[in-house]
Amino acid sequence: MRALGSVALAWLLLLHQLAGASHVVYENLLETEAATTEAVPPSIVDPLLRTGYHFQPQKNWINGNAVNLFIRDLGRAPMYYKGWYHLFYQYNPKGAVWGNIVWAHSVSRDLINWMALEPALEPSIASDKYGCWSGSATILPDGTPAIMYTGVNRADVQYQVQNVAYPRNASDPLLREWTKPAHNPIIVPEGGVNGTQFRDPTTAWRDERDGRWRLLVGSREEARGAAAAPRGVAYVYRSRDFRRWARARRPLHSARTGMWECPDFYPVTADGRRAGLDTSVSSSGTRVKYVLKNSLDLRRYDYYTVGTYDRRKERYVPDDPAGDERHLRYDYGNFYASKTFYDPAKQRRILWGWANESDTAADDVAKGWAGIQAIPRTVWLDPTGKQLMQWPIEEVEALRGKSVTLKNRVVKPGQHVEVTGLQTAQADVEVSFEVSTLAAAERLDPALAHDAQRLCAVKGADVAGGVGPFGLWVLASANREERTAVFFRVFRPARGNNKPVVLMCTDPRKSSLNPNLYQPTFAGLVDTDISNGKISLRSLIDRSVVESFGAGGRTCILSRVYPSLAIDKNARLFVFNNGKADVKVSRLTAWEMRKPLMNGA
Ligand code: DQQ
Repeated sequence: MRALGSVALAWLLLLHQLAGASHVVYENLLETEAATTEAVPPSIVDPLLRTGYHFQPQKNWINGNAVNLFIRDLGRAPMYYKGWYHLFYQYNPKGAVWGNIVWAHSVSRDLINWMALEPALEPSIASDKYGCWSGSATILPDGTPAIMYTGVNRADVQYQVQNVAYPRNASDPLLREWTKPAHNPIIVPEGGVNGTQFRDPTTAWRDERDGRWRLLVGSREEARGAAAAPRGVAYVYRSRDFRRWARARRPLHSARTGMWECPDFYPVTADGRRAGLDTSVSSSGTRVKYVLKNSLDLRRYDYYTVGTYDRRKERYVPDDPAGDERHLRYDYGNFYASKTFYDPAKQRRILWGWANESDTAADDVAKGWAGIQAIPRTVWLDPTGKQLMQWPIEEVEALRGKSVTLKNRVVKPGQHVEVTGLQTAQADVEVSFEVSTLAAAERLDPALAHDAQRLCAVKGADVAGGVGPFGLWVLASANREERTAVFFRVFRPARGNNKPVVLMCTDPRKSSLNPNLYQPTFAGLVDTDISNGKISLRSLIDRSVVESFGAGGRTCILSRVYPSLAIDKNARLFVFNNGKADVKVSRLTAWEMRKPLMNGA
């Protein structure tokens, strides 16, 4: 069993030496050999931009497809209070860029305070010699977990196979050591499968009718016609013993989107309850819908559809026939390679995504770290069945400290109101807005009606409107030359419709005086009925991340920003209204957020 001591020491030594934030064009790094931290110069990015309560290792590169599992107190009766949450994530132990990928491992009692352990999986066998890439954990019927992961077994073409690993000692609730059986690899690309695009096995689910396990592996199939786009594919593999796996004749689903990384496939209750379902939920009983999420390698966003799983045909059918093109996203900002897991302690499904940096790769190397995890979100199906809802897990509220509340404060057109009396560089803000009238709403340009991101780029926070833009300026400097706007803008109903169109947007174009940043506007439409004038917003602000939830979690946007002035005690918070209609803040509460134990021991 490995001792925690060395990790603790390393953690203490490294704490507070780390800094900043940066934009990494991750795709461009895939071919790059990792830099090491040995040559890291003193930080050029302010250390106060390092996030306080978002998950981060002590240093180096982290990328998505975190695998989470909740282990009941192993070997005993299920006693949830003794359980641990485990997070495994893609990590470069040698530097702040992608490369040398291992499975780093952290454990937590509450998904907020984390202890770092030694990596769970490192390259050590022929079938993972060049990297332990993404995968998933499955709890087997006897309560022990199995990890399925992608191993890279050829460096030149990054050839990918699937391996399995088991805990060396299942009675250790921290699962510190993992073994790789000699029969690895257990799934290899064959029968026309593209071995260089074949990765990220899902959590397996078991069909009680035949007792067989199923899992998906993401892939890409080249198109037949020269002009056609390659297809993203989710292959189904089946097994009785978790050792011999055979591919089903047809994939679960596919679409013309390019490579599907990190597929995730899970059941949700169809009646709008927040209760989550185990991935192996039985086919009878509760009315169940399914979600298929894929991380689109070409776009670097996570897209999902809601649909039906036909167990007999082993096929998934999205409810919306155009769903694969319609592009519902978990998050309309910086959020990729996410994964969900079922938490039996609180009977909920939790979604966790990764956000990379938005400054330069040179900044990453300089500050010695890159990448964070978003705050875990409870995810459930909206009663309409059309989309998912998301909300930060309740545990994050334990970090709330000093608070300030505003009530019934009217913000006139062109005005702003500062929320004073607390520091807001690390804060949680919940606001309920009420617009006085919808009559002033602008006409929506039909050419932009289906492109929220372009709409926001054209109609940013500083473009005066009718109903909105109104919302928050967060991480703002005293006289607001730096500010990140998180806001709504309401448009008249589109032709043939009677619902006003609500745009939610994060506009970081004024977030920093630093010119070397990637500052895209991020936006999504909010499928809500605003005819009573009411809409809510929550923003989790954490030094270099702003994670926002519109209308109770209908539309979510995570954005990375790197102020040069609005740092630490100099960060301010405002409510603004740049429209023609009055906007009332019915209630706003802002809390200072404490720093949890973040990968200490
Ligand atoms: N990166 C991993 C892959 C996954 C992608 C390699 C997304 O397994 O497809 O680190 O993070």
